[in-house]
Amino acid sequence: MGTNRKRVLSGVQASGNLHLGNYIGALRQFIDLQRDYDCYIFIADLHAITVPQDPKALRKQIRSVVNMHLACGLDPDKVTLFRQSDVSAHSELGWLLNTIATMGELKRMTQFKDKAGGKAEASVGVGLFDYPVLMAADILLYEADLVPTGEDQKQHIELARDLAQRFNHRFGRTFRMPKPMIPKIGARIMGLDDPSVKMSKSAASAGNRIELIDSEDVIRKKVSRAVTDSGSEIKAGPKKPAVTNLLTIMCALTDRTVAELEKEFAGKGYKEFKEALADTVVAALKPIQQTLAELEKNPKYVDEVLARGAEKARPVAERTLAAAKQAMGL
Ligand code: ATP
Ligand code: LTN
Repeated sequence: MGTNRKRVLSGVQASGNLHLGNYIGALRQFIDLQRDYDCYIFIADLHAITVPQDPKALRKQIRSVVNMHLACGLDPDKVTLFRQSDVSAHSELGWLLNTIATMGELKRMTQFKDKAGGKAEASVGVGLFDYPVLMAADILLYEADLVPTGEDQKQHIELARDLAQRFNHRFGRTFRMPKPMIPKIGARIMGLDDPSVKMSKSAASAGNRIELIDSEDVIRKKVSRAVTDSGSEIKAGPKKPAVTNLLTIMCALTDRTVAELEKEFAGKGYKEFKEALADTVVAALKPIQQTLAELEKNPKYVDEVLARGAEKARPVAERTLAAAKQAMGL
């Protein structure tokens, strides 16, 4: 275990059941990176409460997101896996960074615009508005070199870089510059029932996403109901956003290229392609679901993983927080 390995950090919100977009855009990257990088992965529960949550449901949800990370193959002996709210330095650095962030830059964040979607400004939560500053704190606390996420988080990571630069310029070099790490394939999986919106935990329609816990029946139904485009060819392209999305999912899960799949399905119809896609998804999720069922029987083990993760994360975060306070004259 060399100490000069690059540091990777990422968070996943505990805002609902994880779906194929989360898996392809984020979790799979964590699994690939855990061998060669010093990885810090956390459950972003403080981010999840920026939209209303029922406390009981949230507590359960946090557990299930941790379980799903483990079931997907995250190894707690290799990765520091923890709960954001267990490390109070996140909230503290978030406050310090608030004092250098501007309303203008936060108003430009597209996720905020999407989530606040048309609501009158007076009724939008301050936490939702301020969320990217907390995310910058998450990243900068651990001196992360790389931040693996889906495409939707790139703008937030750029904000973290801007805040780090501003802070370092004003108060002296304190923070390391993080870089986004966005997968080449599957950085933005789109909704199955509407390829113009992303697959999301919080999309109102269940047909938008395949959840990692969906049963074989449900997966087959969702895939067979997925919208397609005009024409019957299995081909990717700007005029075929729905089929492109389905091909992307299949590529990501099989490590094959779009060209290979287009060749395989040349002359075949949507029905045949969708059946093959459903088979692929079912096969990819089966081992994950089996491990998940085992983990759910062992809540003590998961408690222990989280306690160990928080113990490892705390001193790292506290060291950076202390340096930031010192630099600001606190
Ligand atoms: P919410 O709807 O609550 O915002 P979400 O489904 O967008 O949730 P997050 O917890 O915000 O999920 O994201 C966790 C990780 O999954 C992030 O790295 C994010 O970029 C990635 N991700 C989320 N949705 C997709 C998607 N549709 N395609 C690829 N990656 C995604
Ligand atoms: N905002 C992210 C979750 C998140 C995150 C982070 C990701 C919170 N803090 C730090 C990477 C690094 C999301 O909604 N997916």
